[in-house]
Amino acid sequence: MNTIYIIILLLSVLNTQAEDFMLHTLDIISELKKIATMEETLNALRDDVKELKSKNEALTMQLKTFEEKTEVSERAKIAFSASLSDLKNGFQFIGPYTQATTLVYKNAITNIGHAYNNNTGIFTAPVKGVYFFNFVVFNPHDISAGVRLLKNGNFVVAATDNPPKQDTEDTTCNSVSLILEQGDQIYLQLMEKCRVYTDKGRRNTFNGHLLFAM
Ligand SMILES: *[C@@H]1O[C@H](CO)[C@@H](O)[C@H](O)[C@H]1NC(C)=O
Ligand SMILES: [Ca+2]
Repeated sequence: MNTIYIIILLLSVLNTQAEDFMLHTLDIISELKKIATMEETLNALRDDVKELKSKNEALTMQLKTFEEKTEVSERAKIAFSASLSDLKNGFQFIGPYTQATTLVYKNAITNIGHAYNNNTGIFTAPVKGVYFFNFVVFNPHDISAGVRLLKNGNFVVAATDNPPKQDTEDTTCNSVSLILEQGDQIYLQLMEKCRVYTDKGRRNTFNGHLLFAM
C-alpha cells in the first residue's frame, strides 16, 4: 500500500516538473523572439539616431553661420556726415587745380563707427553691405563746381554746376547706393579746373550710411 502511494506521488511530481519544464521552454522561446524583435528595433533606432545626429550637425553649422552674420550686421553701425570745414568766420576756396584732387571733408559732424577718416577724406567699408552716399556741392563764384565720387579709384557718379554767371544756381548734388565689400574705399574728388567754397554755412557735405550688412 505504501509503495503504491509513493509511486503515485512520484509520478505526480514528475508530471508537474514536465509541465513546468514545458511551460518554461515556451517562455524562453517567446522571450528569445521578443529579444530578436528588440534587437531589430534597436538597430533601426541606431540608424535613426545616426541620421538625426548628422542632420543636427548640419543645422548647428547653419545656425552658427547665421548667428555670426547677425552679429556682424548688429555690430556694424556706420554713419557719417562731414563738411569741408568748421570755419566760424571768413571763407576758403579749394581749387582750381590742374589735376583732380581728393577732397578732405575735415569737419566730422557725425562719425559713428569711424569708417570715415577726416584726415584723408576716405571712407573704408568695415563690413560687406549696401551703403548710401550723398554729397552736396556749393560754389558761389566764377568757376565751375564739379565733384566726383570714386570707388577704389574708379569713377561712380558726379555732380557739376556751371559758373554762377551762366545760371542762377550755385548748388548741386548726387547720391548713390553701392554694394561694398569689406575694405572697399569711397572718396570724393574735386574735378580738374573746378572749385568749391567753404564758410560757416557748411554748404559742402559728404554723407554715408550703411543701410544693411550682407
Ligand atoms: C575730425 O573731426 C573732428 C570732429 O569734428 C575734429 O575734432 C577733428 O579735428 C577733425 N580732424 C581734422 C583733421 O580736421
Ligand atoms: Ca551754377
